[in-house]
Amino acid sequence: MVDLIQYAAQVKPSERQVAVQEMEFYSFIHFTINTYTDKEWGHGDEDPAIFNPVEFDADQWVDSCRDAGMKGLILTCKHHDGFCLWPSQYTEHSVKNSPWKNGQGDIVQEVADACRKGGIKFGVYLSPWDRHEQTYGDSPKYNEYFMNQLRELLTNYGDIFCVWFDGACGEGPNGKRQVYDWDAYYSLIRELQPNAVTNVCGPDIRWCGNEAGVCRESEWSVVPVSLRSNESIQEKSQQVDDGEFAKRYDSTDRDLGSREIIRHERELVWYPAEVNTSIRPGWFYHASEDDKVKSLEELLHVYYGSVGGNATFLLNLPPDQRGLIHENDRARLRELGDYIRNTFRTNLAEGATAQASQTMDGHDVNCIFDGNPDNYWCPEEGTEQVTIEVDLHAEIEFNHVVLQEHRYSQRIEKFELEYEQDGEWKPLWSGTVVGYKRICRFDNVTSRFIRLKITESRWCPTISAFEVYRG
Ligand code: FUL
Repeated sequence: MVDLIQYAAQVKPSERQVAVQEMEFYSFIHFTINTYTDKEWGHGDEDPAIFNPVEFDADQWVDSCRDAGMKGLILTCKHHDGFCLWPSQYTEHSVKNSPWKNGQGDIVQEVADACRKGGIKFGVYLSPWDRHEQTYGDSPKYNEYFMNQLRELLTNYGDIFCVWFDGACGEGPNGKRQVYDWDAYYSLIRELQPNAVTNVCGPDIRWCGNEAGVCRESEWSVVPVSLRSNESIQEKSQQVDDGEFAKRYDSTDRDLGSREIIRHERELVWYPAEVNTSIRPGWFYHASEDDKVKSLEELLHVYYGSVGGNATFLLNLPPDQRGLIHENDRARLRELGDYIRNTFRTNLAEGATAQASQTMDGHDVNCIFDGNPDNYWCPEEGTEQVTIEVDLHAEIEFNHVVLQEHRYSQRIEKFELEYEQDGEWKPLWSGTVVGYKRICRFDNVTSRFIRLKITESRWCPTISAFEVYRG
């Protein structure tokens, strides 16, 4: 067990995974022919003539994302119906046969350019399932078609931060089932966009397991390797050679990385969660949902659970038939962004000092206040329980504490926060995983001293940031 825990403590993220975790919050844009048919899943036989977003304005999409504090945008370049938002040379089923800009337009290009201009990153969603393409189900032929489209998207539109592969899959028109050549897709992505992560049906970022924005209390970064297998959904368990039972996990399992889970495993991987949900009930725009935009409270609940719970937040925005983000969604995004900006504007722990029950040489505990993610405190190796006492140097009223582990490992399993009042320590918050970021939100308290007790951790915990806010 000790060896296993040391091993788990040393599993590290790739730079591309770290980069996405640091983005924290980004948007999904579901926009295609479905926007004009009022459907969620198109059949693939829709006429491109109905696609005509006369007021399309990519800058308005990007501004809406920026208002909310998002750092990137992932566009459905092709959804399950097969209609391409760029003039792919491999199909006629695209914007080039639509009336929009007389068939001369390219939505992907305009959105990629707007992202670059607006200083946010651009990512692509390309549905492997394609209900239009005739070769679908004839596996080698369709794989070639899909690779060609992927190549177009990854070469013609500048830097791509993410390729999002959906798990949804259906039968081909000929009744055959398509066998996707995932490895070939992944190699192509690594070759053409080495900094891009591949999400969901991909090795870098895992699906949180639901589309409702429900977040786990413990979102582990280090999980069993079987979670990265695209077959894991079909086949949940298997016998391994020596007869020992190794469970195969999928993204919907409740516990994906506690000691209880990993102790049966031989191979662990860094595979952090992304929480994807839509600002409205549907992924695509439906006028009937104009009054069903999620409330500020609902969105904040998902934000605290995901960004504040060691996951990223992918919030879907569905542009309408004009090609604009609807006024109601825009207003909510601005409200959300204002709330987040106001809450986290002033770190009340700047200038605080701390004492730790133990410190490894070279990792002075006061670096947790210096705002530098490369500096971190940790105790001697093998010390799994440790306490840090923070002195704010004045009685301060606050209602948030933000903790971060050093971004290259995930070790904390259980912790408690306490504050001092009239010479006594009182409970403030208790939690499990910290990881990239844990935001602890509670009712206002006034105190000068806060104590962090790490009661369970893997080999030796690290803390790189300790921040205090009053929202
Ligand atoms: C699902 C799809 O079937 C939905 O249409 C949507 O794109 C969602 C993000 O993923 O699997």
